[in-house]
Amino acid sequence: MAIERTFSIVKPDAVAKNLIGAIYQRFEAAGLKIVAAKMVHLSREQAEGFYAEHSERPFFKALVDFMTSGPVMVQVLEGEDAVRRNREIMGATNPADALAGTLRADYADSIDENAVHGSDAAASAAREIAYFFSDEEICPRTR
Ligand code: IDP
Repeated sequence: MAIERTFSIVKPDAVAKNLIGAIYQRFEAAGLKIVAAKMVHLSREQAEGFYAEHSERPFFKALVDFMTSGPVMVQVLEGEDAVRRNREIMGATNPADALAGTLRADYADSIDENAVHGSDAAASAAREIAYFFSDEEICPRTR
């Protein structure tokens, strides 16, 4: 299995609950390496652009309100099968459906405020990484 990169967000609810370290610990314990990271308070324009595919959905305004309600951590995770494995660690979109032991089962309050984002495919991962990070900001491990 090839080494892959995926894009991840610790959303405003989880940052507000001081869960950045706990969530990063799950990534690292699963063998995913954080190769880029920063804290950002998204503008409405940034949040709308990031979630453009959902712009016609009824929850779009609430999603943008939530994603701009406080700072987020954005990160690039690297590892074997990283896209799928990160989705597994996250759990289902609705925490009520998320398997026990997943981030959303443990840390999310609702489908609206669900703690983390993770790319759903290699193509979206590449697009989402480029939305937030330049090539120079990504730091492959040298040891
Ligand atoms: P994902 O984050 O698990 O990939 P998506 O379907 O891509 O899920 O939706 C993006 C985000 O939009 C979700 O994480 C959630 O915050 C929000 N969302 C999705 N579906 C609903 C819904 O039915 N009601 C409210 N918010 C939703």
